[in-house]
Amino acid sequence: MTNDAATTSSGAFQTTVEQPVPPQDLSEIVGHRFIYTYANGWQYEMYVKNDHTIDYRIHSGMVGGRWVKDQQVDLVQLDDDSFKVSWNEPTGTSVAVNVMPRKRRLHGVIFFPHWVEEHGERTVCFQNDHLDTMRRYRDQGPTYPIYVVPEFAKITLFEYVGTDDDSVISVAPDALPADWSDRTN
Ligand code: FER
Repeated sequence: MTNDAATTSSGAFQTTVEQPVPPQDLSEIVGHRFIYTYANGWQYEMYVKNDHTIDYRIHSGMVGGRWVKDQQVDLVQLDDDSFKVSWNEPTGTSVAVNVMPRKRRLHGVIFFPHWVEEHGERTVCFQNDHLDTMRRYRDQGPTYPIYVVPEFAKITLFEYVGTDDDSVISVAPDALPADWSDRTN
């Protein structure tokens, strides 16, 4: 049997200099909502609205209460059951999240500018209503030293809710019933 140039004899994708990009099937993450709790106790909810957009809510932690719609992201598949979502916020915060849905495992690295570490409360809002203010704070700084938060998380809920649905994340975290984010599957 002959092998396609991009596959090994077992059929797996072969990484080469000419073709370092593995096959991209985003169907196991796009259109899904997931709730996860980091090892430091911070609880987040992400909705992958489409292949370049997320909505999210922060249920608890340093900036609990913050929520955001239509954040533009880079989304890629790294491997079977392995995705990476990365982006930069209007606040200057950068985030890279690896998601393994079937394993219910996630790893996030958050890179907070120094002003957010000092004044996280300034970012606790529905960010879409305050985009210019967030960019002003970002540009005012101080940016450095960056506060890097690398943490694993357990995905406690993972469900398909469909793409481009603005009703999935449409109210503040504190407007939900107290036990809302406790639902597991
Ligand atoms: C996440 C970690 C951090 C996440 C969002 C952030 C939606 C955003 C942080 C911030 O801007 O304060 O897993 O998922």
